[in-house]
This record gives sequence, structure tokens and C-alpha cells, in this order.
Amino acid sequence: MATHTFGTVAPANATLTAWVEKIRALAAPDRVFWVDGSVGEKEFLLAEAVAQGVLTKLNQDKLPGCYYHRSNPNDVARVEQCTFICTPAKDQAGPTNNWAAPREMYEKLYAMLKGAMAGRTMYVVPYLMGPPGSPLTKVGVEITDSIYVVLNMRIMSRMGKIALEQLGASDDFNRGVHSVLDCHPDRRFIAHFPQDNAIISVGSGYGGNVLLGKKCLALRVGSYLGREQGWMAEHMLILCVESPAGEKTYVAAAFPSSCGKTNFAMLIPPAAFPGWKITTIGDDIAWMKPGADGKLYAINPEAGYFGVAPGTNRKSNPNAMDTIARDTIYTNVALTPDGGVWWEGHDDPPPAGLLDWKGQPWTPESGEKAAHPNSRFTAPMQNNPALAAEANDPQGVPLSAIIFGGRRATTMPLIFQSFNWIHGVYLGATMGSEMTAAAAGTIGQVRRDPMAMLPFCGYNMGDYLNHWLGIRRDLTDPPRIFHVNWFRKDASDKFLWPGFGENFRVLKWVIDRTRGRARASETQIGWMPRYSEFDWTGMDYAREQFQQCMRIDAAEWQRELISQTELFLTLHDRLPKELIFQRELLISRL
Ligand code: OXD
Ligand code: MN
Repeated sequence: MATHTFGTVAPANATLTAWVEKIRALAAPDRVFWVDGSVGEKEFLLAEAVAQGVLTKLNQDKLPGCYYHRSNPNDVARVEQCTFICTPAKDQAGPTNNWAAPREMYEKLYAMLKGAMAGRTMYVVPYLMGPPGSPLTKVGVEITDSIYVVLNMRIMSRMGKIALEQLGASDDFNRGVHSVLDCHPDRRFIAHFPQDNAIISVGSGYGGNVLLGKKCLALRVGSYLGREQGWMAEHMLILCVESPAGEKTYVAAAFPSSCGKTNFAMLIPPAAFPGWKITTIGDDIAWMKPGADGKLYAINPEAGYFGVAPGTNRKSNPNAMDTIARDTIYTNVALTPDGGVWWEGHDDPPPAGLLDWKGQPWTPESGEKAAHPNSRFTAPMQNNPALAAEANDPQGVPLSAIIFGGRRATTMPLIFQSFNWIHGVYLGATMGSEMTAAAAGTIGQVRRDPMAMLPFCGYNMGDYLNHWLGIRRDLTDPPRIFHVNWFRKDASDKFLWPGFGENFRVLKWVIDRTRGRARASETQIGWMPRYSEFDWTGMDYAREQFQQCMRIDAAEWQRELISQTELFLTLHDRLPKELIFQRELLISRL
């Protein structure tokens, strides 16, 4: 290979170089590669990844700049049982997290990292979570022995020189160390040390476990830092709804993994609403802080989308299809014979000669999925035709509404609004959802997932809920809080609501509520729209169907309250009393 100078320039920051030297001495790589984020470097790394067989170049006529990766089949999702919050005291991590004492975990993982990078390159990836210059933005540095991680981090964060510039001579950066080791499930740990602003991840190459800026820093460590510093790190999309008159309203929404945040963030209003536009600020994570004007401001710390491929198509998400048509890394989807990609729920029928996500020939008769259900695309947000200009605004956007939602076949109506902030926090805290493929576990079972943060809260969940209540004190104009469920089914197991673009009608009612323009009826569970209060232009949806979708079923709610008990018991010693009162009030209303 021709000689090159990529990766050879170490930064001037002495704290950073000393820490990198410490990890180098431990992991003993053949060489250290300082990533600068330049285009030339990207081309070099892509060529290297292809030469190593880590990436396959896809058909560049069909998918320019796109590459394909197959993971180890044992390493396809987040692993909550291997994810640890390492705080000095166990109750700082709380009952919903795995805990280990920091010293023990450091010792164990440093022992695993000893000599682990021999024969490999150790990449040093400085990155920003957040737009440059934002008061909320954080600097992280990820050390990794995976070129796949470097290339994904390049899409998901603002990486390289830009981060070093923001860091300057400061020692305030998240220290992340990642090594794939031998990718064995028994040697897989994703460990967070919130008090040290540090992360160590070993034994996995899966995005959610190893792109350390995302779940590890932006959510787990971020949520801890947020409580210390008076802000919030949330598992939320952020979007902007723009009316034909140019009025903009900003909304954040928390749904558990694989429940349609990306689709909702990129929604296209139905044709019957000309002039209405939705633009995307973020599809997975929001960092939020009260502003001087008493509103809650949000930024998206990420720069790309790490989205679930199956089910993504021209109907469910045209903007995503355009976004992933170039400069995208596909992981564990199926490969077509002409160097294209395919997954279940793709617009095209499966072509002959498909190779599945494990590289095996696949036909519809194979009896298995061609793409892994948690197969992913990693795509730059700049590709999104509906990207909001505000996605790069260091000030963030003022939120008018927060929406909570889960995947629920029963009980939860299409939409309702909380009576107030505390009631809204109760709705978020008691959120439930049927489990999906984004995490290893039992698919379909309903689990309580407060604010969709159960796998991502970096401290005691009871304290986290208290933090939510406390933030209200800094807000004179808080976002209104809503709950949605796109997934309610009828007795014959059919979805009651068509979803997709029609979700705009729900969103429009939300917007109109926040602006005092829409009416609602008071019910036992919150404020609900009547059929006549929805805008049905261009849609044929019967009043009876709507009523079924909005039904409050006493027996279902009784089961719901009983199933919430488990969470309340788990969190009992730190559960805010306000939430206990909310539950009592709900019981008496029902
Ligand atoms: C994700 C997840 O990848 O939540 O965003 O698992
Ligand atoms: Mn997510």
C-alpha cells in the first residue's frame, strides 16, 4: 500500500495524549491512529475496511457511497444483561440497572484489555455530541480497535478536528474505551462510570453497545450529568411542524426502541394538508434544558440516524429512503446479487439470488428472515430531505409538546393529553410497551419502560423521576404532555389506526392544543379529542372506528393499574410521592 500520513497527528491537549498513552500501554496495539474527520481520511478508512473484509462496497450506481457490513451472528442487538452502571453505591444506580463497584469493574475490564489490541490499530476518535458551540454540547473521545466503529461514529457524531477545537486545552471530555476482543458473549460488558464521565465497552461490535456517543454517553452518562447540571438527556425524537402560514411548533416524543421514532420524526403530512411541513431535528435523543424565557429547549446531540431497516419503505418513511440512498452503512440486511440491499418490508419484492444477513442463500421458502429484525442503516442526517435547519442550531428549539407512547395492542387510546406536568410525568413514568428486537429479550411481552429510558437511565430511576418533577420549577411555559398509541388492535388482531402519514392528524390536534385552538373532553385518564375535533380532510375514517380506538375499557385499565404496581414496588424507596398521588387519583376517577 502507498505510504500515507493519515492518523499520525496527535493533538496538543496534554490530558488527552496522556490518557491515550495509558490505554495504548495497556492494550498494546501495533499502532495508534488519531482520527481527524477529514474526507481524505474517510476514503482511506473505507478502502482499508474493504481490504480487511469488514465492509463490502455496494453497487455504487444504485447506492453511491454505501457499504455493507455483516456482524458476528451472536452480536446483533443491545445486551441489557451485560450493561452496567458503576457507581460508588449500589442505590445510586438503582433497582432497574445492573450495578458493579467501579474499582472491581475497572480491574476486570483493564485485565481484559491487557494486550487486547496486539496486532491491531487503536483508533482515537474525538467527537462532539451536539452542534458546535452549543452550551449543551459535550466532547467525547472514543478509543476503539474497530474500523467499523470509526466509520459509524463519523456519521453519528461531529467527529475529529471539530471536537478537538471545542475541547481546546480542557480536560473535560468523556473517556470511552472500546475493544471488540474476541466478540464472545461471555466477555461482553458495557460499563458506565458516570462519576468519572467514562465508559468501557468490550466484546461487542453492535452499534448500541459500541458507538459510545449514542446510548452510553448521550443517554446513560448524559442523564447522570443532566441531573448534576440541571438539564435532561432523553430518548426522544425532535420535530418541527410548520403550518402553511409559516408558524413553527416544536415537539419531542419518547417511544421505546423500534417503535417508530424515526418514522414519526420524518413524517410527511397527507396530501390533504397542502403547505404543512414536518422537518426533523432528531430521531432518537434529545438533550433539554430550561431557557431564560422559561421554555424547555432541546438539541439533538447526534449527527446521523442509526435506524432499523426492516419495515422502512416508501410508504412508511419516504424521507428515510432518500436519506439512506447514499453515504450509508448497512448492517445485517440482506444482500442482492447486483450489490443492493433488501429487508422485510422493502418496497421491492425479494430478488432471486439474495444472500441473507448471515451470508446464506435465501428464498421466501427459507423460513427465516432475510434481514435480521434489528438490522440497521447508519446515515448522515444531512442526507435527510426534511432536515430542519434548527438541527444545527446551538440554541436548540423551544418545545411546545412532549409525547409519550408505546406499542400497545390494548388499553391505550390513540391520543390523550395529561391534565398538567405532574400528571404528564406520571404518564411517562408508567409507559408500557411490547418488547421489540432492538434488545435481546422476549419479543412481544409488555414491559414498563418509564419515558422509554429503562435501558438508558444512568442513575436511580426514582431520582430520575424526581428530576423530571424538579425541572418544572425552572419552566414558566412548560411543554404540554401527551400520550399516543398507534398500535391498538381490534378483536381480530387488526390495527385500528392506519398510522404512517395519518399520524399527522394526531400531531395537528396536539399542536392546536398547545396553541389553545383545539377543544378536548375531560375523561378519567386525561383530555381527549372528540371525533369532530379531528381534521378528517381527505380521510375516510368512521366515527365508530375512532371511538374504538379511543375507548377507555374499565377491565383493561384495571389490569393496567395492577401491572403498574410492579414498577412502583421496584422503585418504592425513591418513588416521588406525586406519582403515588397521581395513581390514587386515577384509581378514584376510574
Ligand atoms: C436505538 C435503540 O438503536 O434504542 O436507538 O436501541
Ligand atoms: Mn433509541
